[in-house]
Amino acid sequence: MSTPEQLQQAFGIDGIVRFDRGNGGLTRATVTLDHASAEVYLLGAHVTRYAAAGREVLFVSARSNYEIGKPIRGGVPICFPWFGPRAGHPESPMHGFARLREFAVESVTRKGDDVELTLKLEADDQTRAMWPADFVLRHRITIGSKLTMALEVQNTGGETIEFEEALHTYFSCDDINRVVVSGLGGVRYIDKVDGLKEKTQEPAEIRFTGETDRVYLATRDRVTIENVSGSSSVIVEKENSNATVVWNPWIAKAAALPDFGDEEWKTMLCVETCNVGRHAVQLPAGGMHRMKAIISVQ
Ligand code: TA6
Repeated sequence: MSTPEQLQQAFGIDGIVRFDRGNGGLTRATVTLDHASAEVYLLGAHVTRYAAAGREVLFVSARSNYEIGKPIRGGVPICFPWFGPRAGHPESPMHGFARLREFAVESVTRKGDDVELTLKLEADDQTRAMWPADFVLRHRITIGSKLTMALEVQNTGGETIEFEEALHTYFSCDDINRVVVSGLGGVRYIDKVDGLKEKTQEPAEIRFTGETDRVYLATRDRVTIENVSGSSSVIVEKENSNATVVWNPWIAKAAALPDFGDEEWKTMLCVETCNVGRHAVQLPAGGMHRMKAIISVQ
């Protein structure tokens, strides 16, 4: 893996894109534009900061680990090639291995006023030992007045592969008790805090009054997160994603997470762009699948 100095030499853009060592000595890229800024760790191709329109959009726990082999708590963890615990494989890491591995930098390019970073993880002996597939996973991150994240899976093997994927985005908010999530009214969901019962989202707007962990099904709709800070809202649009997860750990679960502050549940929520469960992706040999999340501040 290249050093930050080698990456700066090869991909740095003076005053705009800088590679250095961040928390835990891990390699990160910092993007600074007039209209937006961001931070991306090569570990997990993990967006840990995005700010636009004068506010920080993402939440990262003050108690997060920053260590190869451990996920960063917050920002946008990539869940791949499975979501949650892996059925029949108690030894497998939660949410797959992508967020535990350092990605390589493939390119850094200017796109008009924006910057696009492409980070890549290729199948190797370690991944094949857990998941016998040949693939290239790219995370194309475009920093600008919107944050666009495109997760591209290329099947470089000879067989069809099936995988789950999620951009498990943690949003910051001033007070979860004031947040309202709209756009999922009438959508069926699996309630993971009520025996995986399947329900219909009624009323149209989601408010938080306790641990919330829901997988919304067969939905390609945009979601609006209102009152994240003052009166500002965040819009989450998506492409090629058929499911949306909404999560807040609330009090007990927050206290049980070692890399999450006991009070931090009050100032975050996850709205996750994904293909999980019955919406897992079947990708034929030689095929490519691109799921996209587009995040903007209103
Ligand atoms: O997306 C919600 C969820 O699946 C929750 O059930 C909770 O486990 C959360 O992800 C965080 O998972 P993690 O492995 O990052 O602690």
